[in-house]
Amino acid sequence: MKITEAKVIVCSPTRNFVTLLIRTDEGIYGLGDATLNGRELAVATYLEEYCIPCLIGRNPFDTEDIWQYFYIGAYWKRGPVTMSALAAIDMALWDIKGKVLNTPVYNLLGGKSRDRIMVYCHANGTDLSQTLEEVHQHLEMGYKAIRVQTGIPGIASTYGVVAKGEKYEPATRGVPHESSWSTEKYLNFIPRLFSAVRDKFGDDIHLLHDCHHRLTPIEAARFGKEVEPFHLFWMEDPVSEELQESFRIIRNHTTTPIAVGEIFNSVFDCNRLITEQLIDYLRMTIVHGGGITPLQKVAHLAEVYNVRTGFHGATDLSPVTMAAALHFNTAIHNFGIQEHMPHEPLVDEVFPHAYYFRDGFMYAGDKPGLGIDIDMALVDKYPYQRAYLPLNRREDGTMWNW
Ligand code: CS2
Ligand code: MG
Repeated sequence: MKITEAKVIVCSPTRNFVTLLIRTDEGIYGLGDATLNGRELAVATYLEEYCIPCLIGRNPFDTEDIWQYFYIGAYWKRGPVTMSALAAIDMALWDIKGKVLNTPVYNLLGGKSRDRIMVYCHANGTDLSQTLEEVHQHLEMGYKAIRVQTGIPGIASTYGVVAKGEKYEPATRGVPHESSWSTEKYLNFIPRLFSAVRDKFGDDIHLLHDCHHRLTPIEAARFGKEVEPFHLFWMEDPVSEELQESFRIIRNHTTTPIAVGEIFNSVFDCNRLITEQLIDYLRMTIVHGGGITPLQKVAHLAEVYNVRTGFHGATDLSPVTMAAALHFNTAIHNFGIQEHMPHEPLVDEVFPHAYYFRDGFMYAGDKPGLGIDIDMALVDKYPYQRAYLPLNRREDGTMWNW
């Protein structure tokens, strides 16, 4: 079997997505997600200019060698653009492999370790009462795990919070939106949020929170300590993750579990975090982590050190990544939880899929391959429009993590 064609499809049904379609000489094709929010065309160009010419003629079953060819062979290794492109190739090849063998990809990754995948949703509000109402609504939808974010008194806009009834979409068209930030106001308020949620809804629901890279290690240590009475499922991205050893400071002060990694793109971004057991959940997912092939190796390493997966699953990851993640989550032993931000109905129309949500869990479905497709008749109706992730400044104007 040989790869005969590969095509990059850039489309924007409510938001930008980059998809790689790889065709073979036996008429079977596979899909991979290459979406990197705010940098979409960089990945599209990398694939078109540097990867696709070297793919033609290869055997799509050779997933390991093809992965190494584009990883080691790139010379300029790693980075979000390179690894998102490589991930798309890898996902598409696993999709083809499953289709040819007429079996769901999870059967090629060890088979079913579980039938259903516990997911967490997002509940947020501009103030405490709206946030509590959102938590209630998501409990009614059947979720067992809820990420809770809220507006902070004295801060105009906070990460992860939108006006009532609006859908959360961080990327904005035009130039980057700038927000203002006060760690002090945030740290003084958030413990009250979780006290109120526990008072109203009790101890049984899993509560998660995303600090979104905005604290220093000692501030994160304070945060973790002060929310311990509310036993969070995790605090996410407590600090900017470049300095892995900074997590030792957080670990020394608090038992609140730590999740990190949605912006990681290789095992070398987290090898110390794993082997020193400085984290509890790894969020690096299939599209930005280089694909199924490397994520299997990272998850197996993490299993040895009691670290579980907690894949990123925001709406800026396409349904192709969600499909791949659900097959991976079905098979891997040390699965933790999967983020679930439902895509808009139009996105599901462009990317018809076998996976589904029911009563707080998701199911990969039993279609051969990844169980995902793309409606080529629709993609041309939604052309790409450049969009940027926001920027963030401290109240004194200093640039800070968004
Ligand atoms: C967030 C993401 O879902 C999350 O945990 O961190 O929504 C993140 O802000 C976006 O994926 C950035 O594109
Ligand atoms: Mg996050």
